[in-house]
Amino acid sequence: MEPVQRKQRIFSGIQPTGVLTLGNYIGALRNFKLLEEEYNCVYSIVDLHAITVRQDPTALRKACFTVMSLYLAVGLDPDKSLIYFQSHVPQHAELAWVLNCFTYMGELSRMTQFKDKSQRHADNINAGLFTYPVLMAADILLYQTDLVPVGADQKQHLELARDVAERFNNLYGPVFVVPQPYIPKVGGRVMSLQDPARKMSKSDPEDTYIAMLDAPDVIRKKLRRAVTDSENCIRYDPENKPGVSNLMNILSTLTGMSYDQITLEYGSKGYGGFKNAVAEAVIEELKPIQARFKEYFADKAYLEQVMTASAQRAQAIAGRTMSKVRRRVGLAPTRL
Ligand code: ATP
Ligand code: LTN
Repeated sequence: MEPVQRKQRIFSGIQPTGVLTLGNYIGALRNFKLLEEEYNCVYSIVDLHAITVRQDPTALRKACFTVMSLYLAVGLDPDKSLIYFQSHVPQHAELAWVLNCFTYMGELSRMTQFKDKSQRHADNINAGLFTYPVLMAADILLYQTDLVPVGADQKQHLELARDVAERFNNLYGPVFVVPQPYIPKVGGRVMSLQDPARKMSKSDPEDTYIAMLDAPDVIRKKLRRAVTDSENCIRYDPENKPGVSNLMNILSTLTGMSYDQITLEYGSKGYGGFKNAVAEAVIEELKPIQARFKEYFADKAYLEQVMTASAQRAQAIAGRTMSKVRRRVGLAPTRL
């Protein structure tokens, strides 16, 4: 008889801040769906991470349900995957505290996202922003995660999570699975339409990103205005032609065309024709997602049912890890 193998576990999270971009979709969300069949997936809406920068409470609450609706709209199945709000599972914050005591200031000071965000929010460089990667490590380690699908910008955070897990395991024995990153080879980093040296980010001005919920005309307009170069030649060369290469990356991920095929097909059509093709591919991809989004977002009762059922199941898994951690660290067992 074949040995029964446990399906490997996936964990990932997206912050409910602003609108999700094509970068979030290509770097993360799209893969969430692709991995759902093969793995046990836990997909969180990481609201505790979102409050490391100041949020308007009403907008934050709405963004939480928006992201949950987008999770469902890309086709995630709540019977297979857990889809819940991070703050509904208190073990995330609890483990984060414990792991804070196993993470060094020096390690956190090296995080480029912290440096970047403290520049952008110079008036509010709070301790949460600094220890953000520890909460992220807690998210991942709580579920004994094997694989973490993220965009390339999160690689450094993931390495920290691995280091902290190994440090803890060396001290107390094998408590945590040490997670591996799952960063897509194509599409791992979608760049800004206006400054292709920077990643496409929902915290930047509107014309730099395509939002997953942008209308077709808006998508066409933003892509028409995307920065390229004056060479009028379609060739993949991220160093010398970052704008064109970024658009090729988007088109390639969405259509499956190779870079050579793209050069062959659009090389003679000029940047105008090429940008139109990218726009149509994006519109085509997002159209069904946007239609489903509308339905889910309008059905609050269903969203609440999903979030509650998933959080309950998540708490059961997270609670088991937390009991182990308490025992190993020497905290008295709770009878609550
Ligand atoms: P911000 O840009 O406001 O800091 P963010 O979009 O980076 O936020 P999240 O919403 O938490 O932060 O990101 C969710 C996921 O999307 C992460 O896995 C991240 O790696 C991925 N992601 C974000 N931007 C891009 C991008 N430009 N290209 C590829 N993946 C991305
Ligand atoms: N830090 C990530 C969001 C995030 C995450 C996670 C991703 C928080 N916890 C756990 C993967 C696994 C970001 O800023 N994109």
